[in-house]
Amino acid sequence: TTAPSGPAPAASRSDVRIPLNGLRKTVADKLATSRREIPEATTWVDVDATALLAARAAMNATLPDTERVSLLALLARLAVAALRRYPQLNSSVDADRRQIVQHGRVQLGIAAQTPRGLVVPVIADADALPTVELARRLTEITALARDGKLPPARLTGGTFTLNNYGVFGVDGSAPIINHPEAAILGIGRIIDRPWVVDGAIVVRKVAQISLAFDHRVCDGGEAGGFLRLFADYVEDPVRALAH
Ligand code: LPM
Repeated sequence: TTAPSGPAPAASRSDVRIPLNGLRKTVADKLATSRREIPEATTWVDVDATALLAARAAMNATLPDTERVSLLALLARLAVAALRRYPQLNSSVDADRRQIVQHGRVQLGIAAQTPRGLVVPVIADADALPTVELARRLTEITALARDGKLPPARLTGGTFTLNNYGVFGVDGSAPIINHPEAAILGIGRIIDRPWVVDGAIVVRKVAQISLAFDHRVCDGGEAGGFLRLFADYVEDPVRALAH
């Protein structure tokens, strides 16, 4: 048997006071603002990601190693495709003018845990990028974020955020919206699960995806419609990626 993973046990039982400053303060302030201002609701669905994993493998078989497309890149591509049909989710609230701003382009934020803390680098005009280019930018921007080399301009201006908390080994979460955006899509880990296909139980690669949305901006019908469409794309990605 292998030992449980995780940090070593604490060496001392004393309290530790950690200054709430730097990136920790930025994150704290942003999340508190989100919680204070956004009446959010979360909706979720389990998806069979078997076909998506197969699509990634097929795609990567034709690409050089340096251009390998990650699962997150494919999910980003599918999310952007779904946003094109549900621009309500690619919005923000302009409180001063009492307007909902429906953004024409997708500035895609990618929540990234770095050694310095949580940052959300933004892929500009993600809706205009072919899958391979989107994958390339994603690799680039997450590496820069990890190394703390992103200028502030590339960490702001998002219109929608993707959060892959599955990397932490968890199935689900109710992520907090990246204010002033209107929605955040979260993906849990993909794991073998029993799944019913044509009345029979089979083993499939299953993940739970969550959508937290600003209920001022859209209602459950739109949020659910978007999440269902995204789930349909995940389950039949070849068709969705074709256009
Ligand atoms: C930041 O701007 N550094 C953090 C804001 C994070 C907000 C969202 S993406 C958290 C998702 S649970």
